[in-house]
Formats: sequence, structure tokens, C-alpha cells
Amino acid sequence: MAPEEHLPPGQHVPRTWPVLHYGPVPKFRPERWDLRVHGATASGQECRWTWAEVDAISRDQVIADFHCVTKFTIPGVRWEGILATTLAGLVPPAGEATHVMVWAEYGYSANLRMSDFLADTTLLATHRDGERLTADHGAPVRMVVPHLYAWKSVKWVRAIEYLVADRRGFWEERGYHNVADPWLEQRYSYQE
Ligand SMILES: Nc1nc2c(c(=O)[nH]1)N[C@H]1C(S)=C(S)[C@@H](COP(=O)(O)O)O[C@H]1N2
Ligand SMILES: [Mo]
Repeated sequence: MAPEEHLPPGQHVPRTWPVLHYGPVPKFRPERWDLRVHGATASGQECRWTWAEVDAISRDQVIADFHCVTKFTIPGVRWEGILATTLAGLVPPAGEATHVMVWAEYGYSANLRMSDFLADTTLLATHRDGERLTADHGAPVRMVVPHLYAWKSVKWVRAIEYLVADRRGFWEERGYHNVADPWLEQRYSYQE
């Protein structure tokens, strides 16, 4: 069987892993960096962690393909990081929270359904293939949502916001699909 037959429709495997994002690569300054979990938390409190605190949270590994809407797929990436379910255990969302907005440096964002956020392969990755992420791939932490197109896999994450109603993120406001399932080829918002 040709390898393409294991891929979502329209995808191919490139020779090298592209670096793809909008805008500049932020400089990581650990002493000024924090990660916030805010919005509709169960406690009503927002949580703020330093880099040392985030780096001490227990990590797991996930092996998954990575699908960009520009039609490349990177097969079998080994990610390591904080599972979204671990994070949601530390800072539980309120019962009425239905969606999550993932926020990055410079205001980039992507929205997820709570069920996609809590999927067992969604994680805040710190490592890829056994090495710390490089700056251009999202260090110190990036979201990885392997079952959705990769614009939802936000690099340089600074905040997770629990939402009680859906709101569109950066690309979702600019013509891309709100859900982004690659197996259903949910590329553009006109398909919704
Ligand atoms: N903060 C931020 N994260 C981002 C983007 C971006 O522009 N800004 N681009 C997304 C897109 S479209 C893709 S395909 C992946 C690319 O990840 P990579 O550069 O590690 O291959 O990052 C995603 N995460
Ligand atoms: Mo992408």
C-alpha cells in the first residue's frame, strides 16, 4: 500500500519538516515567562505558573502524525509534554465550559472544543523526538492536537482560556474551519 493511503485526503509527506507560522519567533526569557489558565475554571480562580513550575509537571509521550492544512503530513512524531488531561486535572474547567482558547505570544490563538482539548493525545509539548523543542518549533511549550489541522497546534503557548461559549481564534476568523478535522478535510470556513 502506498504510504499516502494512510494519510488524510489530499495530504503528502515532505522530505523535511517545514517551519511554519505567522510573524516573528519570540525570544524565551524564563524569568519573565508565565503560563496562565484562566476563564471558566471550576474554582473561579485563575492559575499562573512560572517556567520552573511548568517544567516540573509530570510529562507523558504521544506518537502521532502531524497534518498541516497546506497539505504536508509529518508521520510518527514522538512528542513529550503535559497531557491536556493532566492540566485539566490540576486546573479543572467549570462544568459549563464547552471550549478552550489557546493563546500564544503576540496574540496568536486557536479555539478547540473541550472534547478535542481533553482528547487523550492532546498535549502541551516540551520535547519532540527526545529533544527539547527548538525556538522555531514553539519552545518552551506548544500545544499539539494531532487529530486536527496543525494551525490548532499553537506554538509559544502562554495561556489556556476555558470558554462557556465558542469563539473563533486567529485563523478561524480568517477563513479557516472552526473544527479542522483533516480526515473530513475541514479546511475552510465556507464548508461549515
Ligand atoms: N503561535 C503560533 N503557533 C502556530 C502557528 C503560528 O503562526 N503561530 N502556525 C501553525 C501552523 S499553520 C502550523 S502548520 C504549525 C507548524 O508547526 P511547525 O513550525 O513546528 O512545523 O504551527 C502552528 N502553530
Ligand atoms: Mo499549517
